Amino acid sequence: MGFLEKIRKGLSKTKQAMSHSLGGLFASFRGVDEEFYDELEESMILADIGVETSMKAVEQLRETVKSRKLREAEEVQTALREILVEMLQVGDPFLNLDTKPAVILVIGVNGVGKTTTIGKLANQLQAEGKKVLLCAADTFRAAAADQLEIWANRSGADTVRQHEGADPASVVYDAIAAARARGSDVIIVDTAGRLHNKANLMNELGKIGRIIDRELPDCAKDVLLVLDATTGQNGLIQAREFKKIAGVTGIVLTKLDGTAKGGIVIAVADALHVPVKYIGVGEGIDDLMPFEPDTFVSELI
Ligand SMILES: Nc1nc2c(ncn2[C@@H]2O[C@H](COP(=O)(O)OP(=O)(O)O)[C@@H](O)[C@H]2O)c(=O)[nH]1
Ligand SMILES: [Mg+2]
Repeated sequence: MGFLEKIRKGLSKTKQAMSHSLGGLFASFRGVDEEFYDELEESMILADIGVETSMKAVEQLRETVKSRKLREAEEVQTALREILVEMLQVGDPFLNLDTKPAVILVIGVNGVGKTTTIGKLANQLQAEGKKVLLCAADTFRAAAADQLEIWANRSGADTVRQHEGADPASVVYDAIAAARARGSDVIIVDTAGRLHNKANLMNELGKIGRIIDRELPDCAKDVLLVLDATTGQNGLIQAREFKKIAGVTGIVLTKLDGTAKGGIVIAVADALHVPVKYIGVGEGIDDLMPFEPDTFVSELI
């Protein structure tokens, strides 16, 4: 399946929902009046773009329509697309892999899709010829490391693990040593996301961060926050908490295939000012796509 087809399939539920509202809005377009703006705002909120972001986008659209003297449905639609794309362009969309090894720390609450995303990402990087090492720093359950190993086997990546309950930072320490010995290009660190125990989580992530800074002082580093798109605005609340705890450099939004509320992508980028770097559109190994604001918005509207 091609890139566009995959995005289409992943966004089909969102598209269906939005074409009812937004598509209908532009199809029955009778000019830009108050009713139009109200209905537009309403359908954006329904798609989980979020109240604040929807209001902001509609406000910007009003200004654009006025200053450019737009009248036709198509012109207004294009202007709306431009506004949403701009909201999504909030930083570097690519991973920073400039050093050998580079480190990608993957964080987020339980069940959002961290381990699955790591498996998919490892597969992509391995296919690009990079040597990937997966670090099982979610030591909370033994099954977590088993799951990571299964994914590693699928793509030919290496894994480093310890026993259940081990200190996550010490697994990271081992992984860095192994990466040096084996000449790995990228270390991807899986973590346990126990947000309900915030002090503990802060401690854990802080300690991991210090080990990385000490052992690999100038390494290229990404902190990817994984969010489940089906949790909607709740995900946004989690994201704010994690942003406070860790220096998040990118968002991965998973399970877009399972929701009609894909607009959450826009809400997250706009509210956090952190770029969405990848989207998950299924459970398979190929179901992770680099995020492209243009393609996403054109598919949505
Ligand atoms: N439909 C769908 N399911 C996903 C996606 N990403 C992860 N999952 C599923 O979400 C569940 C939890 O994933 P897991 O990686 O174990 O989450 P973790 O606890 O954050 O490590 C699993 O059943 C995955 O198959 C996605 O993009 N789409
Ligand atoms: Mg996991």
